[in-house]
Amino acid sequence: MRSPLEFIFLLLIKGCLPCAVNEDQQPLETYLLNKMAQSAMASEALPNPNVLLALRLAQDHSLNIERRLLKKLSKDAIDRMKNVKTFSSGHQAACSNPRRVSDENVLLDLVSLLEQKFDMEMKNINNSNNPLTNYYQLGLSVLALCQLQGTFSPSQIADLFSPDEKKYYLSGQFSVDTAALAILAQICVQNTMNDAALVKENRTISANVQWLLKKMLEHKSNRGIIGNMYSTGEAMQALFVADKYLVPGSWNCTQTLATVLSEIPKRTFDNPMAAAQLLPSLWGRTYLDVNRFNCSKDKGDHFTYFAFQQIMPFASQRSITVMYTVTDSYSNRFSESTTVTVPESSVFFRVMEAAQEKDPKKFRFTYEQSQWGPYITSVQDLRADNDNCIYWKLLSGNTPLSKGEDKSEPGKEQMRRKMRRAVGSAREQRKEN
Ligand code: B12
Ligand SMILES: *[C@@H]1O[C@H](CO)[C@@H](O)[C@H](O)[C@H]1NC(C)=O
Ligand SMILES: *[C@@H]1O[C@H](CO)[C@@H](O)[C@H](O)[C@H]1NC(C)=O
Ligand SMILES: *[C@@H]1O[C@H](CO)[C@@H](O)[C@H](O)[C@H]1NC(C)=O
Ligand SMILES: *[C@@H]1O[C@H](CO)[C@@H](O)[C@H](O)[C@H]1NC(C)=O
Repeated sequence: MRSPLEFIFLLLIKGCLPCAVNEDQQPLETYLLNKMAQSAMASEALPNPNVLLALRLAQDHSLNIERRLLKKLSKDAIDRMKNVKTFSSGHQAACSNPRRVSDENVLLDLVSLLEQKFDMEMKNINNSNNPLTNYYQLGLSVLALCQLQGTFSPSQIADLFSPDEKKYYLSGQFSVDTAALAILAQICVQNTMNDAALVKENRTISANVQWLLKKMLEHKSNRGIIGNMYSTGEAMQALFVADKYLVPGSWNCTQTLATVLSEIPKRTFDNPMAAAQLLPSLWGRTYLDVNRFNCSKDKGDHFTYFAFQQIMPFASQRSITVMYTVTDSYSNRFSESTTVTVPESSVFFRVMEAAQEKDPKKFRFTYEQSQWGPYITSVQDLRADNDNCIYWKLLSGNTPLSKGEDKSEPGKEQMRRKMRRAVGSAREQRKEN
């Protein structure tokens, strides 16, 4: 006979079964960890705050790598201030005092800068109903303010992330990434609220989170992908922190985890930014856990960073023909097409280069290096313009590419690749509606 106590004990174990990689799957995780570490060590790479966060949240640490990256990030934050470049609120430096970030002669208080930046965003929303950047970045800012114990008003946050389709849509599509950050930010804020006077705000935040969860899960595929491959990691984090609001049975974490893991060998997450946004969720951890890990308690180098095994590029001699079109569908000034031949499995960028070489007058373009890779800023002389929500959209046929560096699919002789100068962001969307 089983005693009642034993029975309860069994239930507890079941309830605590983590959704995280098991021992057999560890090599996949190590593979991504190394992709990130490699990028953190590369001297020419942009320092990436997401990589530092992911390394911080990892089970195994390499304090050496983390320290080097933190140093680069601090220097980068200062350079940005000197050059009056936009200051990215993602720069929350774990394991150092964010109120005192310095190089030889400058001392920065990142928290007060973050407060100022957030204040400017709120003023802009007050005046024009639009943020200066986008709601994904507002999510990042609130999350950082909340975790670094900056100043913010819970009622303002509750209003900011209210259910409003337009806030969470980017170029006509629900942005799961944005919803995930809004959930993480609001749960963080909710956890800091211990004042009984905030009942109303608390209720509003709960309602916001429930609405966002519902929308997010409406974008879950039957393989468990939430949004697309690149939003699933942060979506998982949001589902972890908001689990008390989840309708039981509405999400199978094991299934989602298995699907994302199966993509790692296909090199879907080789981009260090993609790896960094996915990794914490593989350990069942979230950005809200960052403060729980005390740096001075980590000793030494627990994970072995192995110098990278060069994966041999395909020695394929095959080439494919790609039809490439650039269209200005904003002011309808031109639409140009050409056909280029590139090695099989070339990325889109290679196609653009080939077209530019062939006819620079029609197909010359510029780009900016970003954490995700090259972001296309102009074709001919038509520039993207963040302030006016104009950007170049990458399409295959009529389908937006889910990554900037998408490969041409092998086997398809004819691929239609298009670039469209389009209007699209939460802001412009609003004008249309
Ligand atoms: C907002 C946003 C946009 C906005 C950016 C401008 C704006 N109005 O703010 C718009 C709508 C223009 C946009 C466009 C695209 N985006 Co976008 N975008 C985002 C989002 C939701 C947030 C980015 C952000 O603000 N980060 C925070 C700030 C602090 O970091 P940042 O490095 O300074 O951010 C800049 C870059 O991320 C850059 N950027 C945005 N998207 C992309 C995509 C690529 C490939 C590159 C290289 C850069 C880039 O713009 C940001 C603002 O200046 C992310 C979600 C995510 N998980 O990161 C997707 C995301 C980065 N975008 C993505 C994609 C696929 C695109 C497009 C290629 C879509 C398309 N088919 O046309 C295009 C890029 C085309 C080009 N010109 O090169 C993917 C990238 C996946 C991948 N593996 O490459 C993401 C992860 C969304 C997803 N889950 O699919 N995007
Ligand atoms: C926005 O406007 C409201 C009143 O319309 C005001 O109470 C609030 O302080 C303003 N917020 C900011 C950041 O300017
Ligand atoms: C806010 O609401 C949540 C969920 O209903 C609850 O668990 C929490 O205790 C509340 N917090 C406060 C300060 O009322
Ligand atoms: C969740 O998904 C896993 C893997 O696909 C499957 O084995 C399991 O039965 C599913 N669980 C539920 C409750 O549907
Ligand atoms: C981290 O741990 C060290 C030593 O155990 C302690 O002195 C320090 O105050 C801790 N820091 C935080 C932020 O908890």
